[in-house]
Parts: sequence; C-alpha cells; structure tokens
Amino acid sequence: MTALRSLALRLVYDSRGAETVEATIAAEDGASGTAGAPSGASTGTHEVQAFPSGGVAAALALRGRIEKAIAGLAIKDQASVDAALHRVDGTANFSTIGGNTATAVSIAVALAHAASEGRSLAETVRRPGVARGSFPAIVGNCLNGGRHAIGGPDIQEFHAYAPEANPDDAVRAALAVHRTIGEALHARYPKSALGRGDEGGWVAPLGNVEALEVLTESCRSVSKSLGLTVRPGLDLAASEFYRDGRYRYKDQTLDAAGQLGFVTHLVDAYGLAYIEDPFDEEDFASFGKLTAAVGSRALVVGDDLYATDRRRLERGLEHRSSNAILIKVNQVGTLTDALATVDLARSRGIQTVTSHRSGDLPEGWLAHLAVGFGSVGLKCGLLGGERVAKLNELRRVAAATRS
Ligand code: 2PG
Ligand code: MG
Repeated sequence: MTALRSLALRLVYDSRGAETVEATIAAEDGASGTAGAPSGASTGTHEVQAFPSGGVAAALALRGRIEKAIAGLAIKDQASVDAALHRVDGTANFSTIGGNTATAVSIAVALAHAASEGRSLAETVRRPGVARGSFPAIVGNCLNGGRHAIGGPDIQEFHAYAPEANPDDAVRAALAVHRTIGEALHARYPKSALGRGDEGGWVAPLGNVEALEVLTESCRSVSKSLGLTVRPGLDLAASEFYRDGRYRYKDQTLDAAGQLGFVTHLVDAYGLAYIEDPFDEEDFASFGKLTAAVGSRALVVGDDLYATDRRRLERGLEHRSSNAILIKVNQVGTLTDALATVDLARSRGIQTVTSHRSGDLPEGWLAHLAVGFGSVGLKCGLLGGERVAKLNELRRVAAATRS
C-alpha cells in the first residue's frame, strides 16, 4: 500500500483574480498531485461553503490539522481520505475548512493516486460501464450575460453543443461558432466596444431572444460549413433573476407557468438541445413539467437545483425533474461525494454534464473527470487559458485512447 505522506496548501488566484486554494499531495512512493479549486459567481444556495469565514487565510491555517487527518491513509483509498476531510471539518457544509480546500485536497489525492499507478485520472475515476473511447461533447459558452457579464442579456450562458461530434470536431465546431458570433457582432456594432464575460463568451448589448438568434444563426452556418450538427443551448441560471415568485427579465416578468411557456417556446422555435437551470433552484415541479414537454428532444439540466448533492438528486428523481444533472465537485466538496451523485444518476438513466466554474484555473483535470464519469457533456467554456486548458486536455485524453 502506498501511503499519503504530506499536504501543502497555498493561495492562488483564479481567472477572476479572486483568491482560492491549491493543494499538493505527496505520496510515499514519490508520486504527487496538485490541484486548485475553482469558484462560482452564480452559486447555488445548496452548495457547500467555499471558504471558512476568515477566507483563504483561515483555510491555509488549517493545513496541519488536515494533513494530520489524512497522512498515512492509502493514496488509492479516496473514500477514506474524503471521509477524513469531513471529520476534520465537522460540519454539514464544509464551513470549517471550506469546500474549496476540500476540493483541492480531494482532487490532488486523486491525481497523486493516478500518478502513483502510472494511469490517467480518466482511468482511475472511470465508472463501471463507461466504455473506453466514449467522450463527452463540448458545451461551449459563446455569449455571456447575467452574473457573468457587465450588461448583456439576463440569460447567463449561450452555448454551442455538437452532441454527435468526436472531441476534435466538437472543439473545432464550438470555437468556430464563437468566432462566427464575433464576426456577426462586429458587423452589427461596428462602432461599439464589445467585451467578453467571465467564461470568455462575447458580451454585447443584446436582449435574450436577440442573443439566441445570433447564436442559432451562427450554429446553423458552422453546421453547414463543417458538415456536422451544432445546436444551440442555454444556461438560464434562472435563480439569479427570480424574486418574489416571478422571473424578472429586463423586458418581461413571468410567473412559473409563464416561464414554462417561454422556455418551451424557445426550445421549439430555436431547436435548443441543452437547457440548464430554466427555473428557480427550489422548483422541482416546474423542472418536471418542462422535462415532460421537451425532454425527448433536449437535455434538461439541473445545476443550482441539485448542487451536485445526491439527496437533492433523489428529490429530483421523485419529481422526474430533469434528464440530466450538472456535476461540479466543489459544490459538494469532495470527489467521493460527487461520485455518489454521478453513480446515482447513472443508475437511474440521468445523464451527467461535468462542469467548470466561472472563476477557474488553467488546469485540465476536469476533462478527465468528464471522461471517467461517462458524461454526455464537458462544460468548460471556450476562450481564456483556464478554458482552453480543459479543451486541450480532452483532446489529449482522446488521442491517448486512440494510440
Ligand atoms: C454555472 C456556472 C458555470 P458559476 O452556472 O453553470 O458556468 O457558473 O460557476 O458562476 O456558478
Ligand atoms: Mg449553471
């Protein structure tokens, strides 16, 4: 048995310039793993707490306690390491050590384990029944709004999604849609300064439907030029504009029934293949109604709804709320917790989409998780070093499988 020897924790900055935690785990055989934890802006209410109340400094001060709890454990025994993290934290939401500390340590352990065995992380986390050679499609963020942009639409993310493409083609297609949108925006606003949002998607003074039109048209033209099907998708992050029982867009206010009608219309009119968080994070029932209406032709994905929490997915299953769940390790704090949710989803025919956060780091391990989890999608953005790192890593994993 190779035991875990030491833990280093340090402060690093994410893609928004915000402080977060990076962990390095060293094993007795000399293998090591390093991982940093990303952070959200549109965080769900049911996520664990990212940092202790004293912030990153308070998290770093707990290094000795955490190391003591995990040193000597077998590097391959992820479940015991993660249980030790829960024990040393002692709360239900990681408010003592911080969910981001737990995530960084947990992933660093998984990477050290893979290194120790000379295997890839995709292999060591592979779930039973996930075929070698099956890869996630890219859920590629092209246009930003909501909490990830200054100005722009109320809807947070506008995606290009090519579900049938192999990783090389999927990356090429999603980047082509991003580029085509850029050209369309330059033509439409020749004298305006345009920007990019937190995840590298374009930001322009467009309404929600206008932005969706630009996205759909760009997907259509790229589908034609590359000869593969690229379809539009949205992350509404609807909890962010839901107040006092109403969805409050800049140009309309809708109750739950109105929102159901609006989103169903968008799916039909624009051929949406991917819809994330179309309702408030507590509204399991409306999710269920939308899934009943459009679930045969689109992925309906719960993000804030589930917060990667197995128990919330159980509630979702009772309501048949969605046909897919977003998986973000730092919403629950450990790889083991995320795996429990992934395994429940897989056993009940719910697809998984493995996701970055809006504040992320230039690291590629997320691509390995998406492959090993058997996810239908890797949601990792398109532009910016922290996004491209994941796209490139997915292509490396796919190439290694071919060789
Ligand atoms: C989301 C994510 C990532 P954040 O809502 O899906 O795109 O955003 O990390 O800000 O929660
Ligand atoms: Mg989301």
